[in-house]
Amino acid sequence: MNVKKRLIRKMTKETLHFTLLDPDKQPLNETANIAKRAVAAGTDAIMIGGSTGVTQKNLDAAAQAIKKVCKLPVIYFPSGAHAISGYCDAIFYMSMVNSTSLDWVIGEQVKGSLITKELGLEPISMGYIIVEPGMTVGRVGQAKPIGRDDLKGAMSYALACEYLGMDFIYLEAGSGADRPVPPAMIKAVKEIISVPLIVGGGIRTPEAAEAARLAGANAIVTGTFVERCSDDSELKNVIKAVKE
Ligand code: 1GP
Repeated sequence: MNVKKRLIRKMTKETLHFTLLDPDKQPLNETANIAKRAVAAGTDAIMIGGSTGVTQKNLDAAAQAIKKVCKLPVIYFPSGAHAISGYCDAIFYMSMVNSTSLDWVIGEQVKGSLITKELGLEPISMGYIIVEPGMTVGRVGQAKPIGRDDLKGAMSYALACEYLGMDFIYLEAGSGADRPVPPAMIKAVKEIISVPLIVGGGIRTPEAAEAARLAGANAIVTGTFVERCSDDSELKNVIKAVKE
């Protein structure tokens, strides 16, 4: 079964937790070690990516090292077509739909399509919507972030992505955001779409994870928290709050 089907099947039973690892943020052995700990704590998939500093070399190395310590799907979360790794199982083939630059809406995707095919990577299409504050990814991607109160804006983008045939919708507050995507926005978007909803950015407590789950997120991504957390029970608590 391919990665998309596996994830969708699992999402019908519970909210999933995805661990996001940036290969540029720590040494390789540390990246693999965090992945191992996240697997032990109950994460459902590993995403590899970052807005800046991802190279073909550090990406390939991270994907290989993570694959050695984990049987879960390893999904590339790309920042562009400059680096794409065949060592991942799948790639989020995403369009930053509220970017003001066509490069991030379709340009990088055009550059990367033939390489993705050649590498045999499974593409999982995704509408990627930046919500305030948006952080580095919002700046690099020249996004016009959705205002935190603009539920209709978020709903309109998400539904347009579904109508365009995208498999998943991702509401992104930006890595390290001081405020995650508001639960009211997650709820409003979830009610209008029928494809799975992924939420990330600034989620680092069991309370925030629980709020996103109760609002209707099908998968919750944590990056900064997992990378910085040295306490396994704290890690487990956040992942547990995603699921129950
Ligand atoms: C960023 O949504 C992810 O793309 C994760 O954000 O690093 O804040 O967990 P954090």
